[in-house]
Amino acid sequence: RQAKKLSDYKAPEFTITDVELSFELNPQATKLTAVYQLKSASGKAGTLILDGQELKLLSVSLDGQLLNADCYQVTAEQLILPGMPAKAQLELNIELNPQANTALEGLYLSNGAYCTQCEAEGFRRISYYLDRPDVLARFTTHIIADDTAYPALLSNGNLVSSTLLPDGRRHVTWVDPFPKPSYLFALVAGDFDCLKGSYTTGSGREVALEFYVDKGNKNRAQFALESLQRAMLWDEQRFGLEYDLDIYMVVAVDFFNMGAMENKGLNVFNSKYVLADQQSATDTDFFNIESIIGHEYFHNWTGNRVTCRDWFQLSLKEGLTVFRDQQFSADMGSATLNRIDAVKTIRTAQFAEDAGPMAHPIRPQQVLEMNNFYTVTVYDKGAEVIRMLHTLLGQDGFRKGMDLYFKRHDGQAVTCDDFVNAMQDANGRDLTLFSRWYQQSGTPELKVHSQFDAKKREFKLLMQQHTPATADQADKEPLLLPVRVELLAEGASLPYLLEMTETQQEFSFAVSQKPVPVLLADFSAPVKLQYQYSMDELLQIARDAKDGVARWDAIQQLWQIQVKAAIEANSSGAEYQLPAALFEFYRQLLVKPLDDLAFTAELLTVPAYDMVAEQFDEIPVQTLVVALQSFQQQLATQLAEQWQLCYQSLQAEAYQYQQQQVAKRALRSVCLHYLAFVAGKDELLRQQYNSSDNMTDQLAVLRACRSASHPLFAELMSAFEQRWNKDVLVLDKWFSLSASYPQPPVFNTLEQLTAHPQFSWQNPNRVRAVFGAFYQQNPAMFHSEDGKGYQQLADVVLKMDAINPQVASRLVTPLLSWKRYQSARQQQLKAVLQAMLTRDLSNDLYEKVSKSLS
Ligand code: BAL
Ligand code: ZN
Repeated sequence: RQAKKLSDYKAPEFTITDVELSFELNPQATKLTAVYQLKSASGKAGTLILDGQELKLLSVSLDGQLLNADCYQVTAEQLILPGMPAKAQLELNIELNPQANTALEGLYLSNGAYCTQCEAEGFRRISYYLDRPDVLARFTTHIIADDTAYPALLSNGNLVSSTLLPDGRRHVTWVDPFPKPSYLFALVAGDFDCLKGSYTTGSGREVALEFYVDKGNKNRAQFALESLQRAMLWDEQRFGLEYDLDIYMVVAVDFFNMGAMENKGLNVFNSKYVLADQQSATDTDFFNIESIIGHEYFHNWTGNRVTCRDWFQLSLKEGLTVFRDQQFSADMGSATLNRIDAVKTIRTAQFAEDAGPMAHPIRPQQVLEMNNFYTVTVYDKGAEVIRMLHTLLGQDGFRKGMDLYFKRHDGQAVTCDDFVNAMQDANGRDLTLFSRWYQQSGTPELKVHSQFDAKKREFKLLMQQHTPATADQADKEPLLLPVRVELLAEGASLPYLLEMTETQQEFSFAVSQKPVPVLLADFSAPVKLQYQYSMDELLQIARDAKDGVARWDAIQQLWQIQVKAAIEANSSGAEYQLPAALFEFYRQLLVKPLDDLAFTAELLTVPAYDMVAEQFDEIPVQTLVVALQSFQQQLATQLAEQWQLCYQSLQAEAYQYQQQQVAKRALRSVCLHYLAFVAGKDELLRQQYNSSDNMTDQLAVLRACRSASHPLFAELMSAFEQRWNKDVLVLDKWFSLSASYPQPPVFNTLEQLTAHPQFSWQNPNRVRAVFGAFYQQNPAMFHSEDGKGYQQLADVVLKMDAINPQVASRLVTPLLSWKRYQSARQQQLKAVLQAMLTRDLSNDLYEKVSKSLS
């Protein structure tokens, strides 16, 4: 199998300037006529090679003449047309079978509605095409379908005509005035409820906003509509960017591989990121909806107006758009909590990716299957890289860079270098060294030592950076690291921004007293920090640092110290007792919570397994699981009265998704979590479950009972299933909770879940709800000693590979890092991967499994 390389990039020999697509929809035999206006770049005739997969080609015409089959060649992945004139009109007639499309790429059916997914290379499953992002064409789309069954016929751009045909079908025509690559094409046809709204841009354009959802769900789209209005206003205020068409549509579908897709003027969303009301969605669901609605909207400029030259540049649009959506969420809610969430993602999933067989820079060098590179590295580390630019240039400098980027590149397909150059030129600053972040994979380690000279009144920070080799790259160079520092002394905090550019550097500060350094405040660079803090220093940072992220991080480091101590105690057979100072810190927080209750809740939470595990080169699974459980039990028992009092002080009020309320619920949920570990709290748990008016509080009870393996869990889960049996989106929460129960019966449960009438192997949300939760939230059982968890997931991955390779390839991730475990687990994992490799795998799965074994 042939991987593509960034270094092989060549501009296309032909381009397509105009596309006219006519679809006659039919579940098993959709007819497509595709007409392209072609132009050769050199002005000379040549061979045209179009991409295509799993297509039934009926005929080919060139400039109105039907071609004989011997004038062209069709292979499994190409249509090859030799002797193509420098300027020509090509017409293709194709038949598609959307009903048989379970991969959910190209044109497929979701609950009977037609929809498309083309990014990255799905358009080639609709028609033969130059399916690459640097071919930008104006699209006209005709859709013909039965008017009763499919009253909504949608595509990109503006609707220019709609005609009822004598046979009861309707013919609509959409024209998108903005040239775009094929990955932004979309078509939807179905019978939906439509929630309508509007937005007036700063320069007075009236934009119709339309949300298409399953019948009966209109009210559940209201929050998404309002989120879109907030996002449109925010992008005008922050970046001066306005929307550019007269209509913006969002369609929510149940069958979807990703979270959502930014097709020009016609976003298609996974329904879980559109539909919400207080009974069925949690505070986190509301948050995610606002963030993802924002993300897809922000793509209209960062992705659609300026797009990628090739797929290696994916972070050009994704890293930047994640950064933009993070800034939006921070402005809509708590900047600190949003930042903490982003840090968690980097420290868990991204650091793990860097340490595993799929390590790659934010601009990968080599790709077998592009779908495998929609990763936490490209997206979230990509956003960290943009964030570092923002830190180095400041908000105004960053904005100048963005303005220049759009001025230079609006309407173009460009590279990450073009973006960095715009930042560089707008600010008159050499960013050559900074650009290494785009080439180099791996997680830099930043070792810091400090020295204080009382006589000279000088404090020094000695810093060293080193990036260990990764699976894809042996040699590493020093990077430009912005390091935010606070020096705590005499009750004050002094902030600094240091720029580390060398392997080793020394920074001096004039101070009269030895300060406590708060290093890497705001997690100003995506690195692993090493500094020998004492417990007292960490507690001081947790109390006194200005930066909330640093305060939270100090607590994380405190927990890391506890974990290491517990492992040592465990090796000598003793049970580790948490130190009194930690109980005292928690006690004080509970007696007098901080003004920000959500931040208090975050500080009171013991880190999750994956946060802790990532600190170990070889992960001691069982010891970690036992230690974390013991920590929670000790905190629960020692502070039982304080949890109860704090809980009681936070009375529930009529639900609103509003920041203060969200924060209060978060702290209540943390108290409830610990109370589930304390005997005699059944009534309190039951009472919250039965009396709450919202999903957040109900789910908090179920989660608490699950974490404590509480006897109430089974009873309440059964009630939940009965209540929500008809609502699959909500039932996914029940699937996930069931699959993450940390006790051995879960293996029987997994079998029962896949036999549940609402489970479907064809629906990615269902499969992820069960098996994603099993491996992400149930480390005790996923890593069960006998290897049953690994085998279970491997069987599912193989089954899914035949149905939907993208989903299979995401599910396989936790099996790949076998080198991180002790020898028995290594052998078990290796055996399941080797067995997998003997099968006929999709490119998606083959790329990952073969890399993990090489
Ligand atoms: N472009 C794929 C979905 C997203 O990142 O918005
Ligand atoms: Zn995106």
